[in-house]
Amino acid sequence: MSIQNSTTGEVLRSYTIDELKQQATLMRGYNLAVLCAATSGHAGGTLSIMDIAAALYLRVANHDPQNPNWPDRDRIIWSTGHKAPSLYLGLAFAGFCSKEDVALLRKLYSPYQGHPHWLKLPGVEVSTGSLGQGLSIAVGIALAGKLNQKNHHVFCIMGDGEQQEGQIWEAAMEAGHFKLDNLVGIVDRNRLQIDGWVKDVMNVEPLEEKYRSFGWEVLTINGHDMKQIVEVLENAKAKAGSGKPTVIIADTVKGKGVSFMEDQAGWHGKVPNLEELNKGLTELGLNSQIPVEQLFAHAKEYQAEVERKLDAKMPKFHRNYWWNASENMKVQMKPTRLGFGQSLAANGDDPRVVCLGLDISGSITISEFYAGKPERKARWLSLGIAEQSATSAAAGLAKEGKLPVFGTYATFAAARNLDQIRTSICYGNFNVLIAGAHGGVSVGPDGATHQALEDLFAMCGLPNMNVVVPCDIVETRKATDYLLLKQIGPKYIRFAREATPIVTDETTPFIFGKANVIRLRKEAANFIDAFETKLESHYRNEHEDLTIIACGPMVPEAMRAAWILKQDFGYETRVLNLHTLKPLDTEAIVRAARDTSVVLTAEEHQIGALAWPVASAITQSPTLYGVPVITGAIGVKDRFGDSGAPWELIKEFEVSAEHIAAKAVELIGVKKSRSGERVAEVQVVG
Ligand SMILES: Cc1ncc(C[n+]2csc(CCOP(=O)(O)OP(=O)(O)O)c2C)c(N)n1
Repeated sequence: MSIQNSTTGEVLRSYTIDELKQQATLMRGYNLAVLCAATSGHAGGTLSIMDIAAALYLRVANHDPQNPNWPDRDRIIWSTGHKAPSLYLGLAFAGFCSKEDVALLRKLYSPYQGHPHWLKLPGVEVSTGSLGQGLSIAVGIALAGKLNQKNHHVFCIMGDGEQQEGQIWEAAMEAGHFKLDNLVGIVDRNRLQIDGWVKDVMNVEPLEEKYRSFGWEVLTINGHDMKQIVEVLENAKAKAGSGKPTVIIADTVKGKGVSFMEDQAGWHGKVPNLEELNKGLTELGLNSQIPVEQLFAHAKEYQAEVERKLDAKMPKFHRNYWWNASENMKVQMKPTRLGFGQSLAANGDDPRVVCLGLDISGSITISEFYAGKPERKARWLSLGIAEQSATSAAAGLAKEGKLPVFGTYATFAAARNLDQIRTSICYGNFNVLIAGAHGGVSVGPDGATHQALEDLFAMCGLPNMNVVVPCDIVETRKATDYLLLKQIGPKYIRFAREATPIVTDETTPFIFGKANVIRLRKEAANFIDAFETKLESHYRNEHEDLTIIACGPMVPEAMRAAWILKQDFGYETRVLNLHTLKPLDTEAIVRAARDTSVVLTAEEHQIGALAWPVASAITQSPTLYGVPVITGAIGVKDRFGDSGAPWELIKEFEVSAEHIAAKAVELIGVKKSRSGERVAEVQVVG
């Protein structure tokens, strides 16, 4: 039946098998073009699922583009959220949205988020991106369908690597138990995941037998044979009343249709450049059929508007203090995560060290542990996309005297597995180092599901846990060195994805649990040389106008804010680099509050992981009873992240040096007005 008018029941468009094949090829072409325009995304998996996407959206699923919330529609759940462009193109080709608009993929404020968000785009059923959750959502929707005595179907698209998530099997059990014959699972079995072949990373086979044993009807097909796809999907729908959920295991090729992408793990999270796009379109036989220039122009125009909006929102000062915008104060930038890998490479010979792979090893640099060192391979334990089990396995390894390290995107390393961290690791007080990579909004275009903004609440709230948030690549290496080999007990290190300014060097002190004071001395050719850094306990009060307490990549932003405040307003700032959030250097905080009486915190996190412990240190200090301290907090304001370029998000989420400086001026204004002094103002337009 497919695309129809939900009021009259009239079928609006029906595609033959040949037409579906053509549409799938066109969708592949658009996919390459929009990925190229976005400059990030996932080429491999979007291409392997495209034939199935075309069949579902254009022929098999009953839905109405004019009435996306029609209660009787079939639901399509994309558990593999990273394949969002295939979902968007399915919707666009079915008429839910314009094909041209899909070129806004991964841009700030765009409905076409890096991972699908149902509140932003009609036709998207649920928000996904954290693997392994979709089948459970589909079970819930199928159960609701049964309760409501509806006849619609629920399709759930999953990856084969994704089958490693334990939650999939909880949902599979539930679907069998509840006899959900209105549920159709689809596994895109392209045999690859990020770290390589699924069979090597963590074998999931035999999938057919596994699903069968959970009470499912199992069908294996060639996921690129349109006739088979349509037949099997339509039969699955016709089987309502069988008392069994159906799973379709679709054998596919990652990167299907573009020879140089096919079966290549490296194309998982990569997109074509212009040359590769043209080559890909030629191979698909689509040279003139995709309006590439029009799509690019649309993306460019939208982007220009985003930049205008962002610029209007930014606090303005007398000159442009942005990174490397001046002739002097130059910084070098490198991703903090590289420091983590450097430390593992350097310290990995210790036979107690074992590193656990969670299928995101290159990007978070944990793979540096074994890179070029085959003798360490036995201590590299690939556990697949299974964060919860890996967390408890790490506890087991630590129990037997090993020093386990695991890491992934901070939200999957510290939130998805929170109870396992709490009970298996922290309660038992085990020596496990957890790396929360890609923390904060600066993760960029992947969007909200991949931007950890709450992880530090949980990690700092756990008894026995030690928490470090280093400020740059150098401090990340030092912190990892220390945590890995010297600190006993559970430990969490959080770092960022994007290249951020290097503001420390070999001589900069790093003592776990002890804050550093950073003071701007005078402008210099290099940003790093303009500042003096000392251990806070060695610092003598200089009666600064305020203190900015920061951690992680907000330290460089706080330093830049100190520069703005000095140049534009003549204010002196004490920057406290509070790299260790737990245990907290309470003395440094209290001294800063007493000496400067204005304390502003800056964190790339929901406000509170840093702000509330600092506030608590101040309010609980007897030496500050009755002493007026003016406080403020910079951070994410109780909202989810968004897709966008990393530095755009720093602006949008108001965690730039400019925002810190503007807030500082406001707070110093309060202090001065209390003492009757003249007050400066910042122009904040927006
Ligand atoms: C819970 C969770 N852990 C890790 C990731 C990061 N990640 C995104 S895609 C991916 C690999 C998925 O492999 P597979 O399911 O086989 O998909 P495909 O190869 O078809 O793209 C991983 C690990 C994630 N999105 N969610």
